[in-house]
Amino acid sequence: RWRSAMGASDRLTVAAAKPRHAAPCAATVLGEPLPASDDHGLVHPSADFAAQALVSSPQQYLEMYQRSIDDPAGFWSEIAETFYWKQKWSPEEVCTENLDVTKGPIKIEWFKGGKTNICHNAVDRYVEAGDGAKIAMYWEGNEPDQDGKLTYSELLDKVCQLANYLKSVGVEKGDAVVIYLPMLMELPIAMLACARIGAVHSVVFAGFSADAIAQRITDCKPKVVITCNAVKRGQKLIPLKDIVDASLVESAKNGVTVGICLTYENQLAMKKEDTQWIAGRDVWWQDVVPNFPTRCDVEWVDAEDPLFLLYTSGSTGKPKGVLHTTGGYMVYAATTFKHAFDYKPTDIYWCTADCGWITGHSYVTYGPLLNGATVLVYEGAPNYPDPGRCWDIVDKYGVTIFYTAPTLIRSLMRDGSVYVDRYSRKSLRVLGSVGEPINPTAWRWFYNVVGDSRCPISDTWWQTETGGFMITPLPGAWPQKPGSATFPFFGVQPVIVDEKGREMTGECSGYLCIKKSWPGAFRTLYGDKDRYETTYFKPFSGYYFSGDGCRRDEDGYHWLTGRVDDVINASGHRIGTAEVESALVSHPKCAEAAVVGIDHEVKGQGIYAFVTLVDGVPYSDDLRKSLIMAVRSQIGAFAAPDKIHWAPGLPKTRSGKIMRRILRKIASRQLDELGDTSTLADPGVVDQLISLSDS
Ligand code: 6R9
Repeated sequence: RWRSAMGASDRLTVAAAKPRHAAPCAATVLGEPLPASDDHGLVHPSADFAAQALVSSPQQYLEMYQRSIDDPAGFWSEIAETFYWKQKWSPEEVCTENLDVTKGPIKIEWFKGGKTNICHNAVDRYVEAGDGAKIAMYWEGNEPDQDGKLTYSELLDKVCQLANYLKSVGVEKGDAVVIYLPMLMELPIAMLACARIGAVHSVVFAGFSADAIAQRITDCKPKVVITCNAVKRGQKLIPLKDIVDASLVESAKNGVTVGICLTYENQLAMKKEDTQWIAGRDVWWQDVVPNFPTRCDVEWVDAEDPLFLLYTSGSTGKPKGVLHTTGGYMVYAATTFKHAFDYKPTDIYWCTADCGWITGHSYVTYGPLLNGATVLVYEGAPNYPDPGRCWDIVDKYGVTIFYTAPTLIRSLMRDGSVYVDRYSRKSLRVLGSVGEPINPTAWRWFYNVVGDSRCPISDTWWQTETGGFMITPLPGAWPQKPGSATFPFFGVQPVIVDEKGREMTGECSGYLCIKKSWPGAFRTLYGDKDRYETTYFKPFSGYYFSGDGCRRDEDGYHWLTGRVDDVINASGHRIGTAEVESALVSHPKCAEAAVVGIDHEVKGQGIYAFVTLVDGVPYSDDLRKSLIMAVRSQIGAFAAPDKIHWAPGLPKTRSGKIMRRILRKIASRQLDELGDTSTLADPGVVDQLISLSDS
């Protein structure tokens, strides 16, 4: 039955039934790069690794997976019971769902009626159990000699003080708080403090511009914004507080005034005296927070009360406020962390993601702390002062689980193995990858060079919307195929559908959807239920549509093929083409813009913009720079186009729709694959564009 649940073919049984502790099969060349043509070669976890793993064989996985599909309520309730609940959920309401728009409004609820608090479960629970002296967080600063640490008890004290401060200024359950902080320990502390009092945090990645913050503030109307005066990333000083100041001016114009800007003095980057200050609104964290008591009662919230809002890009210009609630997210983030990384209490865990993205929410802050883990928080850039910094940090702290993104792996790979070989890395035992498909070459380099052919790689496919891992190896369970995210996590039913929404089985390729809800699923788009239903549930009735393409091979392994919508994934950052276009068009000299993604050696995808100028404006390098500046200032530097291609006109259908398919081919110089251009309103624009390709 498990096979039909996953739509896998018979061959999986064969792979699954292979004796696991026998010598690796011929296709497995541990320690040696596999031949480039053999992307399907299996890489088995070592016998030692499997012997100690939480899930140590395909059979064990399959049994657990089957149970999670046959009896989701029982499966997840048993896990949920290992958390602290002030009040149990009603047993008949473990999960209520409707994923079919034709049958009524979309609804997903887990553990409704249960009362809990995620901060209590992530912090207090361990202090109360006598683990207060365990290190909860190590912190490594931008410079190699800057570091810090907090035990679980110290973390609790700090969270309580901030929670008490927030309460003292009137933040109540359900109020939004915007957090714009770099990777200081104060960032997870701020998230936990909000969760403790039932406030809804909305972390904005500290690379977003003032306009982007203002847009988010205008949407969620926070009572308080938490930031710090500045941060150093590599050798660059970024004045975060100035950026927030500008955003607050902007949001006030939209009618949203924020009363308090709580500012942490990051002395390593900037002194108090050098910080711009607005008396009455701005408050120094260090002046107020330490004066509050280190005890603060938690607010018991319903499992379905909101925990956080996180804005992400979609296929229209306006970012979407993805809303996660408390109970299901808590259970899911914790369980996925535990199994996908084969977590043990002795692990030292490092995820290089920033808390400004979902990965930092679920797998820097909540997932690890809910497991009582020791987490490393790194403030700086991964290649500063040189490309060996990550491995220096791994050795310094004895990191055992290292979780990062393909873009970083590719960039370090380009710098050469010499930086890796300088360090021992012998503490490492599990590696992880997230954010975009990992190409087999990068996978092998990560596996062979970084992990010394010893550490399984968990290539975790998931999304802001899913809250936690959806398709991922369990490192002790499956032989791996470099570049495949392998199999679904417990309770997840991935289906691959064709363009008509018909479910395909066996070996197939199409649109990746999910059948049935899982506890970590987002519950809505903040303030826009219509967009929630239209974007995710209307494209293929009865399913959650991920926006990704996926191939399932003859052994049932899943291979993610990238976004199929107008979203670009550059360096693992989700960027809506419409957002970049609207930033470009806001430039007074830009008449029209169309943005597409192109293959990029390091970033995965690069951002390629076709720009039509206002009549009579000449092309120039200065104008190109100022167009790029427009994107930097409206979104952030990470969304800056890699290329501006002057376009006297854009290829459009007679009804005025831009044909991006053609633009993608021109951008990637696949000029012999332009396809049918006869339906264009003016087929001549294609030749014009090609002739301007190298300008
Ligand atoms: C967690 C995160 C989600 C999009 C997703 C997909 C891509 C993420 C991936 C992956 C292939 C993986 N993606 N992990 N593609 N393999 N292991 O990145 O969330 O920022 O919302 O991006 O990222 O395209 O749809 P988010």
